[in-house]
Amino acid sequence: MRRIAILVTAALLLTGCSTTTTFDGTGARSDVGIQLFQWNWDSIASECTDVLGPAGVAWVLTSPPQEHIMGSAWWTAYQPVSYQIESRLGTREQFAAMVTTCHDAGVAVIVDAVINHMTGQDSGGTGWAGTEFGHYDYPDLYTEDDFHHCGLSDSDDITDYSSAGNVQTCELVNLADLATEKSSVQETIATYLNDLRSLGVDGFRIDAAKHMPAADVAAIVDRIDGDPYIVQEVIRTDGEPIQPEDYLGSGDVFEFGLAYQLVTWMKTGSLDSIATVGSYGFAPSEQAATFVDNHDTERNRQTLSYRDGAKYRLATMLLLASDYGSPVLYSGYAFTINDKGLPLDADGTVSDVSCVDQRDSYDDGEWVCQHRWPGVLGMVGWRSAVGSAPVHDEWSEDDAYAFGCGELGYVIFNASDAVVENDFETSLPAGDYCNVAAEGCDVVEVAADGVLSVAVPPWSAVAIHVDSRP
Ligand code: ARE
Ligand code: CA
Repeated sequence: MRRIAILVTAALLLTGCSTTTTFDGTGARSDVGIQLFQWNWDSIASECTDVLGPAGVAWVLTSPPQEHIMGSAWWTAYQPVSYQIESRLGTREQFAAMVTTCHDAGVAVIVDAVINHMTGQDSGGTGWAGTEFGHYDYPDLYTEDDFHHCGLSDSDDITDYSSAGNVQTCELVNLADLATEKSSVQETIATYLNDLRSLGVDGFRIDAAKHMPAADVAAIVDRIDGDPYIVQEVIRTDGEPIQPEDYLGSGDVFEFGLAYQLVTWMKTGSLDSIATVGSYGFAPSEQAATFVDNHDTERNRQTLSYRDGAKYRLATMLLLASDYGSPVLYSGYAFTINDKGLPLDADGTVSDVSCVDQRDSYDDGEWVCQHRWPGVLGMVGWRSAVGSAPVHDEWSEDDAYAFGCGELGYVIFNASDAVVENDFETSLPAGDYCNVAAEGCDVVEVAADGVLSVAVPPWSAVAIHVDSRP
């Protein structure tokens, strides 16, 4: 399997500067990914060309691309009816064109692979592309024998997360649970994933990986052509028998523990804790995909989200400055009702994305585009510029935290309602720098003795690096 190339020694991993990582094979300058939730294929293509490629973002994670059930909720995408690449987000042709366009922009494409289950529709129905299905019957793919009926609860639904058998062979919210231990099922799933590979797809998010034994996931991943990047969704919850570490043999894992920890750090102002993240018992840095929120957690409110405004932006920038893991940005749409999907075009497809500027509140269905908020993409550049330079000139006081990375960069975070004003000792060459944590090139000056005298506004950051000078 293709791994993100880690060019840093383990000794440096806990020191605080970002790793010099590149996402192999695309020419991307960073290890940073972005989940574009419910963005249609045409809009992802434009974003790759106009924004993500130029900013050095390594890869995009798409929403599930396969045929899904009808209905207006966003989560219809997580109920596969067939493996045709036809969905509300676009046609197979549009999908293939998007992959090509993103590659041309130096951005890899990772697809959300829903392979633990099919639909949760008791009486079946007709899918988006016209496929007729039953709950346990999907033409040319699966019949009754290809599904689990766990018999461990009345409804066959998952009722007990403290039992691995219950979690892996019962149904996650009534979703028909594939018998992923069967080699014929593994083969059918792999045929789908290899079809995506033939369109140029670089890797996969394995949805609901926790609900498949790690050995089943490994067997499926083994059947995928080439060396795709694999990042698995295994939600870390204390006390459960199935943990993210069980899946490291097949690829990376999303580290939910850090997303939860960021909520605490932002609340207590203890941002310097990020320097000791290696001691929290999370997945090894080189296999951890880190994030502030995703489409589930912005709904169940277990993490920060766009609703937290400046606090969310600051957490995102902190994550980008950390050498622990590889950050995955998130970009979605505003909502007040969890289930609600986007307003649709007359033909039922999801409209093209049109980003709105950052504000205090949004109307339902507006594209928040939090990745375009001031400083976020600037910090992607900062991360690439400082590489594996050692951390020094660390400083922390009250709710503020600052550090330098060799002679390459310096960053100050302020998690308080007050302005933080100080003379920061840096090791940077004297002269003017752009504050890349702000909009445009906001100029700050490093004096001859390396001192940076700045006032950092509440809930924001000042970040400078040698590759961004006016
Ligand atoms: C919808 C309806 C259901 C209905 C079902 C079938 O909401 O009422 O029964 O359809 O018709 C998404 C939505 C679901 C939706 C589903 C299918 O979130 O609401 O159901 O699509 O359309 C667990 C899993 C984890 C999973 C989360 C949500 O372990 O894998 O639950 N996350 C992924 C995706 C989701 C997606 C699915 C899986 C399904 O990211 O977006 O669901 O493909 C503890 C445990 C966690 C557990 C968590 C919540 O923290 O440790 O493991 O997460 O509780 O139960
Ligand atoms: Ca299962």
